[in-house]
Amino acid sequence: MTGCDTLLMVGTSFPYSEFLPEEGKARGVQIDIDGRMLGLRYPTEVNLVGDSAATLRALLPHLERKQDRSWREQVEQQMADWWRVIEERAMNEANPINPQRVFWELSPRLPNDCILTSDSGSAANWFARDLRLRRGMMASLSGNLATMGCGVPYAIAAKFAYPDRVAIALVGDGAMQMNGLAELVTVAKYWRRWTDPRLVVLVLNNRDPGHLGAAGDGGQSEVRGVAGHPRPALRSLRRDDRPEGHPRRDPGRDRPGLGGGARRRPTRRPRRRHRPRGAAAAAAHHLRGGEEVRPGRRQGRSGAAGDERAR
Ligand SMILES: Cc1ncc(C[n+]2csc(CCOP(=O)(O)OP(=O)(O)O)c2C)c(N)n1
Ligand SMILES: [Mg+2]
Repeated sequence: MTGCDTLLMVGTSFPYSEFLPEEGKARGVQIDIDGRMLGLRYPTEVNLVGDSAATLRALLPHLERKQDRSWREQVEQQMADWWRVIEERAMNEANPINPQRVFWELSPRLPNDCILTSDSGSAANWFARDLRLRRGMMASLSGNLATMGCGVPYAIAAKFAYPDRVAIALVGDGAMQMNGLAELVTVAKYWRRWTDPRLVVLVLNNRDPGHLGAAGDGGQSEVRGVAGHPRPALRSLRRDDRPEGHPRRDPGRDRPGLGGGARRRPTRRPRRRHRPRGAAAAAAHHLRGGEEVRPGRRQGRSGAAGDERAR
């Protein structure tokens, strides 16, 4: 990309502008359905607001095939070399397992129409590098490439948007701990509604909730194995890692309902409608190509939400 003469950015908010061509070295053209994204990361000359596919189709007749193919051939060669490097890295032995091998082997085994999601963390590297997406598949990585915790909610959103397709979330243990585990409650609540109930979650458990963050290099360095630093068990965290001066106390001692004190009934709260919120709702909307999707929305007694209430 650093050697291009024209940079075409399509539907992207790629945040690491240091990897884009130097300003002035390339002419920038950007397409986005949201005008606010245009020119955000690079001083683009032509800013096109619109649906990416339709806009690209409109631009196609303006392309001229270059007679000099050398730059294109050079890029093709570099890509072929890169795939060899990726395979070599995947074949490196590691204890207990080399995650790149997992992704490498997963790639050809993926169902044709599966929907993949990935989270921030090392999973994002292997997702981007080791998987070869085939036509018909869909894939989503954390918006802006930088927010943790989207992997499982995106997969849930995918199941609502396309209930007949397998969704596969590829996430780290940190992301899984952050909200993925809690989102399994959502899966347990809704999976019966999906024509094909399969939602697969692959967790890279390196016992490190901050591998990439610690490396601080955006995942550029080659990560060997998944040894990471051992994460202290939550129980020992509570016992040994208390801030100094923080008094040791029995959490249940003075809090009714946590095992200590007199039990009393929890205050009743009004029942709320259940439907995917936040990232899940936004991603379902996005996957549907902008069409309004509110899977759990009240649809009268005979609607899906009505059935859910009846259950
Ligand atoms: C809300 C939020 N907090 C922190 C970060 C910085 N961050 C990005 S990846 C990552 C580590 C993710 O850990 P894990 O899910 O276990 O993946 P690993 O890299 O260990 O495989 C952190 C802390 C972030 N991007 N977003
Ligand atoms: Mg981890």
